[in-house]
Amino acid sequence: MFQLTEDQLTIQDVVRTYAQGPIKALADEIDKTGRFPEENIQGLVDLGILQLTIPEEYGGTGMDDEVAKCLAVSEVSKCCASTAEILDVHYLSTDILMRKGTPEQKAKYLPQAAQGKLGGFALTEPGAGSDAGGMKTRAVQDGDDYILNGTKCFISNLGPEEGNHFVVIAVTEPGIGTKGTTAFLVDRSMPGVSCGKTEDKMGIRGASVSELVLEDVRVPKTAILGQLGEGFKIAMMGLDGGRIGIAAQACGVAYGAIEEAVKYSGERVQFGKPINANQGLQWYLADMATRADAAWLLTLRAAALRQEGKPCTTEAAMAKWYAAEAACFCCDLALQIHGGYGYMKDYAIERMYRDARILRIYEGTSEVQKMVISRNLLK
Ligand code: COS
Repeated sequence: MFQLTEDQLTIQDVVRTYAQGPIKALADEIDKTGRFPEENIQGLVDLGILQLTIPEEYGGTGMDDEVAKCLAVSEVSKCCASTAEILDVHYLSTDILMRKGTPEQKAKYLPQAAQGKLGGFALTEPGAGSDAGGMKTRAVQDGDDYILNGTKCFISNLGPEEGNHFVVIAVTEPGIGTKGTTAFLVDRSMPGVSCGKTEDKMGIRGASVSELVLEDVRVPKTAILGQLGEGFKIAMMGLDGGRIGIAAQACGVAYGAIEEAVKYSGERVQFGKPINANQGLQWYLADMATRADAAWLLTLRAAALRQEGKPCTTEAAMAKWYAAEAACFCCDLALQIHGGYGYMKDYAIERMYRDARILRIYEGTSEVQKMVISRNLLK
């Protein structure tokens, strides 16, 4: 049984109170307008949550704790999956910077990240999605610099004015596969960096995804994160953590959907009684609650392993796959419980159903997670 520490319980309580108040109140508007939820991000900074893991010497909260991150993401996600996504990607980029950044990179970017200047992660390309190793973005050495050219797509926290710095994975030595890739820390203000097309999405509409266009971007070789040739491994190591975050986000969506279903089924009267008096519906709720809890326990296990510095790739993939499927399952049944009203935009479940769908796709599809799990089993 996972016992949360005093500090973890405090984080959960603080984020829950904030999420159930201002974040929940904005969720519908954020979805309808598709705008960046600036006030939510500022609120999370004010509470010390966006900068949770950043050491105090850089202006952070100094709580480097994978479980606490999951608690924060899931509580936000119960109320607004868009805001949870922005938080999760910022955590992913910060995690890579903290693990692989040089002292100079940390001194420059961690204080900015702690103040709410968002970080992003740029791996995916139009021709390299699940096959992330097939990327084409090039980084060519020129003296003490590298020149970057290419286009990354579906990049979170980029938006017209959102992100500040990005972990970009690029090919430094073509023809040798994933070992020829390197991670760079790219500042948005660098000449040649621009935001291309911003996508019009089905769900999590407040969390934008855009093209990161790199045109002759000159970065010093001090912008390299980790070692030359280590780019793909850094991306995968980062995604181990990112996938645990998405699992937490999915658990939040699942629990949020259950809350909506419980509330509605107690209020809605048909055939002279609340619809939750019907055993068929009660079984729906039991199925939902059990899957959500199973997902949450898988998520906590993966987070605890990562916190201990133990291998967690398989466990992260299991948590991400199972939680994403559980979130979609719970949203589908919660919408069914709402009947026709659930299909209408007046009810939160309509948004949650759309928000949930991406969970089975981004940061590795459910099928990729199963690939990761089975490959490790068969090793
Ligand atoms: N941590 C550290 N290193 C890892 C790793 C991890 N979790 N996973 C793989 N690696 C290493 C491998 O050990 C291998 O190194 P060696 O050759 O030295 O052994 C190297 O990375 C290449 O790994 P692999 O051969 O498994 O790479 P593949 O090209 O077969 O790709 C998958 C593997 C499919 C798992 C990977 O491409 C993937 O995760 N795709 C989905 C990408 C994704 O999630 N995109 C979303 C981006 S964010 S929206």
